[in-house]
Amino acid sequence: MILKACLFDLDGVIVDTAQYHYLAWKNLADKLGFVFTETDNEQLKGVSRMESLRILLEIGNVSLSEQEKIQVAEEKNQLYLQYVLRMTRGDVLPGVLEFLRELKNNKILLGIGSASKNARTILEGIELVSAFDVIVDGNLITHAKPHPEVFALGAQLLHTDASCCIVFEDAIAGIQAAHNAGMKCIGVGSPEILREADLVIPGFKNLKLADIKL
Ligand code: B16
Ligand code: MG
Repeated sequence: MILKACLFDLDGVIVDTAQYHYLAWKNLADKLGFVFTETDNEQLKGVSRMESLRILLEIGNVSLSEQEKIQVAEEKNQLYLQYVLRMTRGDVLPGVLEFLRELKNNKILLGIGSASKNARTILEGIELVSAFDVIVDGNLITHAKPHPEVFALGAQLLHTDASCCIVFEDAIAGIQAAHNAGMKCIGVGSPEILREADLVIPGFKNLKLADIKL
C-alpha cells in the first residue's frame, strides 16, 4: 500500500485514560450498589459514553429512567474530567512522540479518530493538539465505532483515500470501524484480544515506520 495518512485512536493508544474511565464508572457502580471489575471495564473500551452506561447498568442489573441516565452520565464525566485535567505531556505513552515525529518527517498526514467527547481537552493537557492535521472526536460523529464514520470522516478531511490510511486502535470495535471504512488497522495491545487487526504491536516503544509492513 501507499501510506499517506495515519489515524490514531486516543484513549488506549496515545494515552492510558482507561484507568480513569474505570475509576469514574466504578464510583457510579459503588453508588448504585454493585461490583464493577476491571475485567468488566474491558467491555467499555472504544464504546461511546451512553453505550458504556447501558453496558454498566446491564452488569449491575439496574434500570434508570432516561433523565436519570443523563444525570449519572454527566456525574461520571465530571469525575473523569477531574482525573483527565491533571494529565500532562508526561502521560503520553512510551514511544508515541518519537513515532509521530518520524511520520511527520516522512510527510505522512496525522489524524485523531476518537469516540471521546473529551478528546480535545486531553490533547490540550498533553500538548498534542497541533501535532495532528485533523481531530475527529465524539462531538463530530453521530455513529459510534464499529461504524466507520469516525475514520471515514478523518480520511475525508485529510483528502486521502481510505486505501492509503492506516488506523491504530486498542479496541475491537475500533478495529472493526477501521475495516468497515476500508482501512488497514494496527492493533495496539494484546494479540489474543485484537485478533482481527492486520498487525498487532504491544506499544510504540522503538517502533519504526519500516517495521510496518501491510
Ligand atoms: P467520553 P477512544 C473512547 O475513546 C474510550 O475508549 C471509551 O472508553 C469512552 O467511553 C469513549 O471514548 C467516550 O468517552 O465519555 O470522554 O466522551 O478510545 O475512541 O479514543
Ligand atoms: Mg481506544
